[in-house]
Amino acid sequence: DAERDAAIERIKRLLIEKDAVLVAHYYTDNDIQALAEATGGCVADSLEMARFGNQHPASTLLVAGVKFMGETAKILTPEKKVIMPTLEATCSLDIGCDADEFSQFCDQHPDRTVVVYANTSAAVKARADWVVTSSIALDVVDHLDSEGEKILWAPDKHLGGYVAKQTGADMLLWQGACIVHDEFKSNALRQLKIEHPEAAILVHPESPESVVDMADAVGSTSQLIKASQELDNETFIVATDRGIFYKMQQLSPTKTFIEAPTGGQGATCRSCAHCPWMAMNGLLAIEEALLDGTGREVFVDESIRQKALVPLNRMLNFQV
Ligand code: CIZ
Ligand code: SF4
Repeated sequence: DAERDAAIERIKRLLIEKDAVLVAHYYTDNDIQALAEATGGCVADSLEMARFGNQHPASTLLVAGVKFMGETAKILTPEKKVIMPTLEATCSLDIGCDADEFSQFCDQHPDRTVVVYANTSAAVKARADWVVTSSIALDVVDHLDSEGEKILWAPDKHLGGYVAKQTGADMLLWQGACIVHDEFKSNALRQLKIEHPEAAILVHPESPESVVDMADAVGSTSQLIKASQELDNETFIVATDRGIFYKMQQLSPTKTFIEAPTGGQGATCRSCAHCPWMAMNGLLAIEEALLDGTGREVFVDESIRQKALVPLNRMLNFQV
């Protein structure tokens, strides 16, 4: 509509005026992803977001995603101004892994190499030996396992369990979960697969094991997008946040993408897999972030930043 188009035009001007670039996650709303693409920003998973922000010359990074993504950008590029549409957008994995409790857990297992998922606070990263995203988790853990390391993993129990199963590594798991992916249900998925026997099933490994076990491809958002292009199927059932359909449909306009079901028996929900925190990144909030100098700026305590930078750089420099 006209109001939306006017807002988009204002944001485009503001991005230039403020020397800012929009770095958006695949789970944000379609409008935001389209705007990032149209303005020379990026649409990516959290690993690629980190790499992009790190190498882009703009003096301000506008990070549309959730808090840990803004913090990661600030940790990597403290000289840049990092703003977010809202500082309230968090993540159930981050919330479920308190830094003090986590630190005690690590203290109890000093023999283990600490590997944390990117979906954690800066303070949790500061306690880690390695940070990984789901794109790189298998490769990093495989490498550590080959060196004989035992691993303490946090926070996502499903992703950790999947990585342990795939690599055979000795992994002690923190018991966190993503409120979006944890809701995918294998019974309802089996039913849906009967209705669409020709469909390939794509699953993000933050989902329960019973759902991962049914997958034709398991992987991070970028890996699932790749699978949606490369597999010959014309129909896909996708178990991850529905924000990802924007990119899948754009890359394969003739293919059909169906949301994997969430919710229990009798209450199957087929349009519910959308992160409430990602959804807070609206056009209005983006415009306000660009206008309002410091209210939505991300800061990370300098001593935490320096500690968190070490495992983050290990991830960015890791070569398979
Ligand atoms: O679930 C998330 O928040 C994901 C997939 C983040 C990421 O690594 O892109
Ligand atoms: Fe966190 Fe899940 Fe939302 Fe990703 S989708 S930000 S893991 S709550």
